[in-house]
Amino acid sequence: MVFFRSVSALARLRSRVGQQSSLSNSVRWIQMQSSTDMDLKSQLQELIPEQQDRLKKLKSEHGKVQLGNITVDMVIGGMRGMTGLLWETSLLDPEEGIRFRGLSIPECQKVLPAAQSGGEPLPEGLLWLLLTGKVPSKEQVEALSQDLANRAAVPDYVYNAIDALPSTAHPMTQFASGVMALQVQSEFQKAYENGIHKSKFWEPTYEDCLNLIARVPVVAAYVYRRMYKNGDSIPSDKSLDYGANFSHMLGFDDDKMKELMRLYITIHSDHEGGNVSAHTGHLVGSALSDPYLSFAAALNGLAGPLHGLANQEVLLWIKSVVEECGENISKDQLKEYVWKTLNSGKVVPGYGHGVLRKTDPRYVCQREFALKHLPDDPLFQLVSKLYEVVPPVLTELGKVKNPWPNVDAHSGVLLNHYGLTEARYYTVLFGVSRSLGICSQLIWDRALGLALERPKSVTMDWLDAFCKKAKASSA
Ligand code: NMX
Ligand code: MLT
Repeated sequence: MVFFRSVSALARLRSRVGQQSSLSNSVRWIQMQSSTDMDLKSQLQELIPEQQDRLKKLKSEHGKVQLGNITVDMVIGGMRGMTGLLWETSLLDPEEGIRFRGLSIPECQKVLPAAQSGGEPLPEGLLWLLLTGKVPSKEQVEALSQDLANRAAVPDYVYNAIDALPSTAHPMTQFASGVMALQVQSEFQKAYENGIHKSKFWEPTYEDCLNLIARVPVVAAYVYRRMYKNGDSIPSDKSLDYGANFSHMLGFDDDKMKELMRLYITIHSDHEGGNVSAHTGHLVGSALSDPYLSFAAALNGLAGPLHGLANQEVLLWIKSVVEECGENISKDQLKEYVWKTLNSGKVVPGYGHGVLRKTDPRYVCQREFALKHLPDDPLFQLVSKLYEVVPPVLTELGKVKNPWPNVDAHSGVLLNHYGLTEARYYTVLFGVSRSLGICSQLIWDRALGLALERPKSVTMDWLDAFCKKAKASSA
């Protein structure tokens, strides 16, 4: 049974995939569903033993193969370029950007089921893909959508925990507090206390993860309405898909905003394992902390300005440009403003990346959305101008490894266009999206029995002594 949206989409995908031999390993995952089973959990039940065997074999046959050398630069430079994590759901190529289970963003846009013909992918479909490595049918996505809707009830004490904070507290503080309060209902914690066998860890983890993914939009929308709409909450609408319902609960019922939300959640969901939020979630989970504890920790990493908070910083920075120079700022004025930012010891938010070395494809697809739906928006035009001005300036600075824009350079102006103007809230949207990737991997972490994460650290004295010894022995 063919589950791709059309035979021609599948043919196009196959021909593209055929041109990229480096993808051959991940492509083994891109397969048509062999089962019509609507239940995601039973699909996982089938896949897990196969992947456990695969990992066992990798370990026994290739366990001692070296993946690279660790240098002093890597140890003091944030482990950049050091391969040290297993992360199944996505892989980042510095030139090409992210692939979810082997599929690029344009490929996901072609083959994942959409709410409307030719529209943006439904995030539930992406979740299915992340978890199983298979492109789901529309029916499977609808079943998952219903499952999530049925899991979305949030207990009152979660709202009370948020209400205990001043309404001026940063939205990420309120959101992470809400996620911590959701932890009270952890199935994993209960099962562990009851002595569950480790071969079954993935099952309560699955329940927690699906519950968490279902509930975070409700909590996030509550924070938004509390902060910006006098606490006037909007109940969830079970007839809507995940992205559309989130938009609805926030108070945005425009169809285009719902499409934007579907795209937004899909592209922000996962970015391999080394980014601060994903790595934190994985690290905390490796201690067998349950998914709520792990994801709340991840959110606290996402809330940093060099990571997820950059989306807030970008819109505030763009608005400061407009305030100082007006919307019709010339490229020369803009260049001057960028230098002013750099000379005051700040970063240009939305530009640069720890791994990417080209324009982020998540930026590109948001730009395409803007060109299609809001080409005349003045802030979009300013973002386009920045794309011409910022990279040469950062290159001239001489130390920036990637002068190109990342995902955060574009998201704010799209949200702003549809009326979600409160920049301080933007990282919460990133957080809701990231629950899909981090939770999918957490299920596989427990299914594969991945180890407690505990790398070795050293002191400067240790490094000095080691390097001196190495120099002497090579002389
Ligand atoms: N503006 C100014 N300076 C920059 C920028 C930038 N956009 N990007 C990198 N640099 C500087 C960086 O601060 C470092 O300076 P120093 O040696 O004085 O400490 C130098 O260039 C080398 O850094 P890189 O190796 O190019 O970048 P690194 O991997 O260390 O950091 C980021 C990556 C993303 C933290 C960095 O590019 C940055 O601060 N960008 C702006 C913030 C941002 O957009 N973050 C969002 C990332 C995506 N996300 O959502 O998480
Ligand atoms: C992300 O989406 O997590 C960011 O692009 C940061 C990263 O990948 O390091």
